Amino acid sequence: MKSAFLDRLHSPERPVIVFDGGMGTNLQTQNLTADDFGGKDYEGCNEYLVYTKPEAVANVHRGFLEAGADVIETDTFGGTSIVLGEYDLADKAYDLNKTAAELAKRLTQEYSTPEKPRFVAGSMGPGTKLPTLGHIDFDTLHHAFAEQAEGLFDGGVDLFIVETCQDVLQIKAALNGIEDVFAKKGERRPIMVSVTMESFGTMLVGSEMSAALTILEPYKIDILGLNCATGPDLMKEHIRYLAEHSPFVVSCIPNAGLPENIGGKAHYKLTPMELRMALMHFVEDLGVQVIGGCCGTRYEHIQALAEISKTLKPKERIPQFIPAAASIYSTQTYEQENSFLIIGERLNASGSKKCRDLLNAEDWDGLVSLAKSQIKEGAQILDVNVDYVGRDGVRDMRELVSRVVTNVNLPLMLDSTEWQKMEAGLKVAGGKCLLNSTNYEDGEERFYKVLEIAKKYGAAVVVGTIDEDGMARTAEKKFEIAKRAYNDAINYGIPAHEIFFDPLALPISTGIEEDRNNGKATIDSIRQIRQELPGCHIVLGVSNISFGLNAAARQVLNSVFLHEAMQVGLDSAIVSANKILPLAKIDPEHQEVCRKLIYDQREFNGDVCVYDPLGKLTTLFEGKTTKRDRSGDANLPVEERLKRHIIDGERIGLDDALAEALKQYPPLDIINNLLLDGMKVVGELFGSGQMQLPFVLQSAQTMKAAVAYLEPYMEKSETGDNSKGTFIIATVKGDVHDIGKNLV
Ligand code: THG
Repeated sequence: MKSAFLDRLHSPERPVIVFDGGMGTNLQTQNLTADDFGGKDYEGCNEYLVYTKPEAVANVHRGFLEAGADVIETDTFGGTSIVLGEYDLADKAYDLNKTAAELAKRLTQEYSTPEKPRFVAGSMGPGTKLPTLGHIDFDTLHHAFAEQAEGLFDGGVDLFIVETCQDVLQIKAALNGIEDVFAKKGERRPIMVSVTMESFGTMLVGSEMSAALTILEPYKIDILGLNCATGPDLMKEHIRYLAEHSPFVVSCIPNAGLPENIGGKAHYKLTPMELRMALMHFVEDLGVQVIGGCCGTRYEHIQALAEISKTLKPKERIPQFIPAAASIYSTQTYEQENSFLIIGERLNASGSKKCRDLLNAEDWDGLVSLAKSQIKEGAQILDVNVDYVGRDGVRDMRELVSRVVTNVNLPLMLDSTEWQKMEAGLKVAGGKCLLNSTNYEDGEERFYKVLEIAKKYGAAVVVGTIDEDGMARTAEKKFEIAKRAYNDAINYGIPAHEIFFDPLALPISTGIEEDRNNGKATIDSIRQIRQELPGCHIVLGVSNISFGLNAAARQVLNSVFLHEAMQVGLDSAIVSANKILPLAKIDPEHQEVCRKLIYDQREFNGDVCVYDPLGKLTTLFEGKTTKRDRSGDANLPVEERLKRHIIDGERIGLDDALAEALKQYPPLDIINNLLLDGMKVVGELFGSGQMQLPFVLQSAQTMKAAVAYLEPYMEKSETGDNSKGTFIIATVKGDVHDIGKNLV
């Protein structure tokens, strides 16, 4: 892309680039009449002024150019056909945008000098409808933005600014619209995205700054920052986050403070000097390179910024981007310390009867509950699969995902054999999703189709080791396909950290001779993928390996298999999170039998099999259920029993044990000596990798229940009723200590 704007932005002297101030604010001061707007029906439609009173718009542009702005924004904030439609001007969208761009461009040409070139940014506001809340569908929005972007492009804008973004899904629609225009014209121009963080600390639909960055990072944008809603003070922590993590240039375009309602009108109090001081700090200490003003900022504000831009240098940044998925609310890093990325498998119509029944009954609330219940079990991402013969999967995906997205704070893995269903989910899921999956089974066209939509919606991809010859059964073949896909995907522009290889966990539970090698083949291929394909992730649908065994045997085999796979490099798994057991909880003999089954260590005497771990496992678990057999525990002393309740996260029988302990100990001693002893073991098991997070959470829940039970028995002095103060604990968000804090 040849771009004078980017040349300036990235020039060695790293200049601070100054945008203009509020268009609306400075149109208002001109006291325009209904006639100026072309009649009563159009009053308030600022975009229409480029037809009816272009001088008014030109006045604003001139004012900011005189003040020293490097970039002025077109008068097209509400310039999509959707917003213009509210004034019956929908059919004018393309032409209004083109006209506005031409007007601004004429003025920048007038003011540009070789030392101080001036640029036009094509303004694309959010519109009045939020796609995440179902006010408008993705395709309609996408096409409206494409039309607006084409008008701006043809009018000659130097860059695009998608601004005042309130909904992450809306941003994706706008970016897709702009990309359509680039593809059509065969030419790119720079893109800036500016999100709006409300005074309550998130975007209007609830996205945290980190989520917005995770969601936008896959896109080809040049500048990412904040504008509108508040003054600079409330933007500071968000700006700091971007400065530390965003790979894009950081921008900050605040209001002149939080608006105050005086006599029914918005008043903005921040003075030019105050704005200048705040942004100076952002530039020098945080590394912001693009500044400007939003609502309430006048020519004087921009003049103050233009002055400092002459001498200021943005602080050098070394951003650390963290690969992650995201719900619309928050992010989930792919990499886990001491654990694996837990993808909940239960929202799967082909893998769960309960899910299938709910889907058939179109019980969407029930399905949302099923999704939510997996949070408590420890799932960090939700696999969503509606593949079910005889139903309209595209519709099911849309209906289900659109509800899950707002109700469940987990990123989604859209699981289908058909890309059309994945795309239906992507059109309603504003977060950063994972697509499960693609492969070469139907040739390269289908393989690339999924990569194409991954790019379009900014998603990660799962690649299964299946090619034109079918499912890979040997470690060599699994690796060969993974390597082919690794090269193809990277050449296509998908970075390694957005690729999750699935070397396929196939059943080792059938007794069929050709299935005997399935476990070892998968484990060996994981080791090789981890060693030779740097940066990628590896995932398995673990439960597959034990199909057909009874539930108790499955739980144990799945858990041991997961552990073995993690040892050689698996870093994520699709599982029923509450059914995975930590090794510490599995009888060593059972572990041994599972390992022998996984690596097919049958023993033979000549041709005769004298030891078959599959047979052994079946016998061991004959008639057993997944409910823990606690008959042995009843004989343990109550102190030990309570400790076990905490370690096992077992709430059944907890109250009885506590009642018994209360006969001997005061409640606070029970907590401090017996129960906390159990939590200490939990901490040690977690630290040494023998216990995964979901179990820690179960233990913590049990602890909470125990404390709640004991509380009524405590003396006033013990609970300290009168001395309860405010207790503050702070940790670095997302850090391991954060987990502990949240448990507390
Ligand atoms: N790789 C990838 N994606 C996948 C799989 C994989 N998606 C689907 C599947 N495999 C993973 N999900 C499941 C979900 C459920 C079960 C197994 C794998 C399961 N269900 C019980 C059964 O069939 O016996 C039924 C449970 C119920 O009815 O509630 O075991 O490998 N990339």
